[in-house]
Amino acid sequence: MKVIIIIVAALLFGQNVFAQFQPNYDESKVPVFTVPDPLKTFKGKKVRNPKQWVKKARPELLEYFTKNVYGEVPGELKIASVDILEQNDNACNGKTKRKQVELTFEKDGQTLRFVILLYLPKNVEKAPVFLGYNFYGNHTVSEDVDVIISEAWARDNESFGIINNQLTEQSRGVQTDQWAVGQILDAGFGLATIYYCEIDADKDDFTDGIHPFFYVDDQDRPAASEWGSIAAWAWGLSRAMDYLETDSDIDASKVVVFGHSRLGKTAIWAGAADQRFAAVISNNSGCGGAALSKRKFGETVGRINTSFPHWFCRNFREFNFNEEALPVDQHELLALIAPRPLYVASAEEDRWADPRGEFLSAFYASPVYKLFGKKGIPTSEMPDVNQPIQNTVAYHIRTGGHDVTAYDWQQYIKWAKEQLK
Ligand code: GTR
Repeated sequence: MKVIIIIVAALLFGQNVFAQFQPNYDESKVPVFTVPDPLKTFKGKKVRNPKQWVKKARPELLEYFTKNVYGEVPGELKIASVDILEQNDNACNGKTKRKQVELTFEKDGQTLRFVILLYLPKNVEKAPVFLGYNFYGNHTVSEDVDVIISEAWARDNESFGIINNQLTEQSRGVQTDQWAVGQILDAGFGLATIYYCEIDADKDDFTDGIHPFFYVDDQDRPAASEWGSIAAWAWGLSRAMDYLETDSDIDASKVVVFGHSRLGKTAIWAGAADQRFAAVISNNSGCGGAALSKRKFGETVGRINTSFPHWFCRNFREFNFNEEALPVDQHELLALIAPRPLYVASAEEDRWADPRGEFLSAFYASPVYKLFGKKGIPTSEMPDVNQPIQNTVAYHIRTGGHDVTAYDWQQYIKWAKEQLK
């Protein structure tokens, strides 16, 4: 009886929280809070030089984010086999080299496969690449008829012809506007993209995807400090990196990890956890991404953990509607990328992602870049719309809504060219 009452109460309470959540969009109602100093250790010791950062402050912050926000990867799993499913040096009417590379993972009778779609510039011997997940399958990023359609689970989307969780021909090219493939190739970069649900379907279910590979006995979900879906997707990006390091057409020292929205959160975590990524781009990543949690502007920790209970590790729920208790904030996640180049981008109408919180986060991460002699965001004053600041830490807020646009890519390409020179 007692158990039933508790369950009913929990359900009611959970629903209430959900129904009653009113995002704050009023700057005057943003709570006053102290921003944790990234250049102070948890014990309050001042970090004075890069060595102290690398030896002490960075590892303890990384550990904190690992165990309390995104979750630990429970073990190691190497690529079992690499298969080039398709390759054409004159793809898309001779405009690009294309490869579709399948990575296979095996453990205890379980198998997982994902496909990296690679477009490479023809005139570059070892190309720098942008690596990023797509939301609806590799075949959506361009009109290219030869891109293989994934059979992995997909969120239904009537306008894209996705029904019964299956991707179809109807969605070919539907995300072309979010992926400036032509611009990227013209600038001498390659693009590597993967359908994120091939690593773990984006739903609150830990019996599929990569998570079960590490279960012991009758375990059916990760432990409270273990990985949610974002960390699983980030793991996938690192395995893609393992492959890129072996591909002689690619300059693996110049892989820029990119992501939009939930996949922007993923790109940041991948870049923080794996220092092989040369640079990181967060496009409108918002709560649990670049935005400061303690501002509670737009989406909040409690809201995100309620609507997407599988994204973060369960320990993160301790801070639901309780951001003041967080000993860290997201600027310290961004600082984990230092001294590598970092671009944070917002959109004016994307208030749910808290543009100002994303900007301030980049600003508050900047002292760590300064420690390394790198230029971050020099002022706490936000730039005007469409007026990018492009230092080692870069930021822009463009006009428009939650999206990736040609304007965003123009900035990323220009900045990446300069930074990776
Ligand atoms: C929203 C979510 C955001 C963001 C976005 C997206 O529903 O609240 O945190 O990740 O989805 O991924 O498009």
